[in-house]
Amino acid sequence: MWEAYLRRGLSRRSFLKGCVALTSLMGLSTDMVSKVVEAAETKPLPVVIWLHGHECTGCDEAFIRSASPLASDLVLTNIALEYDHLLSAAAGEPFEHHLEATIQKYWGQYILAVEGAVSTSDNGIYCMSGGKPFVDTLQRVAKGAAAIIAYGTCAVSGGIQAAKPNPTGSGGVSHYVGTKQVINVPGCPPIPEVMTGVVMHVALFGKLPMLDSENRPRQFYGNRIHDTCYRRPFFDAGMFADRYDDAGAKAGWCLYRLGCRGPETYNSCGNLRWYQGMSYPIQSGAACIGCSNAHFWDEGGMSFSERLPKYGPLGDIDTIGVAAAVATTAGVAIHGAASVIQRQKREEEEAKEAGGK
Ligand code: FSX
Ligand code: SF4
Ligand code: F3S
Repeated sequence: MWEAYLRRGLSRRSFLKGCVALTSLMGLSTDMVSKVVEAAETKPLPVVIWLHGHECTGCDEAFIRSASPLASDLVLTNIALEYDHLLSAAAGEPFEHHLEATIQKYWGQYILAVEGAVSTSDNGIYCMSGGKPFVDTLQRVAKGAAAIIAYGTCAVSGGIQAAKPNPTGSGGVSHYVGTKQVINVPGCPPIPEVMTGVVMHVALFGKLPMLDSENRPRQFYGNRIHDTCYRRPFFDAGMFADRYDDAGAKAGWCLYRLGCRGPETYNSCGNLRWYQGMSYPIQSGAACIGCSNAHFWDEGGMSFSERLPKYGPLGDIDTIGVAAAVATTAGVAIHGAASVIQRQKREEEEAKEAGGK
């Protein structure tokens, strides 16, 4: 990486600043900066092959909007991106030959990034690339990969392609790469900085980040949207918008009754937000549709605007809302009664005092 900075005429200072930014992006403590600098100085640029399956290309569109680091910096100085349908200038047969040459030259060393689902019905003919079923290309490239990253809910669990009745037989990457472990980075699409953070972690340390039970990097998928939501105080107080244009919605109340999936969705939207921290769905006034959840399109046969019947161990929302409202009302009533009693006592004492004089 350091050599790539030098080639671009960038200073040592900007290299070190880049390393500090990468360290925080990867969710590591500042103690790790020296390790990141060392890795960035000594490790060869990791070769990345980026395949696109059955999808809308929104994941790459998100990736190129990464601000910290800038996607252009990542592609030009931090990784050697040898093949990517969307970002490569090359196309056609020479491009496909380049893929084969890269696989052979870097067998066992390259990082494979995949976005999009794997379609298998009718021998995979519903998703073809370079004249071949995508599933065949994926399996061939995966065999020689040092690490595999599934970017986006489609690559993780099939996404919209796998929504019922799933006519193309689509599913997630991990089912088609044998016993190789896949790092799952869900979201439709994932947050840009999460995408760059994960690939840089693998690139610099040569190992997987800490993963949870669904093989998602813990530093980015350790919290529910609900845990970091700035509308949470309204949820706790039982104050919910019932329509997108009612007074509650305009006042920024909780969107749970409008179908918000925040209580069951693990992602970093509430912390990192999108596009240089500008906003995220809930901040824009829309309920979270749980886009980083497997099979979120089908979600128990519910529409996106239908509210979850219950969440977590606490049970039914109505009970929570009513309990919160009752507690609040009771609190107000008790406070009011106590104030009246105190006032009466004070008046009695004042009357006594006045009488005694
Ligand atoms: Fe899926 Fe990504 Fe959603 Fe789209 O590549 S996760 S449909 S944003 O593009 O795969
Ligand atoms: Fe935020 Fe949705 Fe939770 Fe309400 S239900 S606090 S809007 S995440
Ligand atoms: Fe997706 Fe919900 Fe974040 S819809 S973008 S996980 S707020």
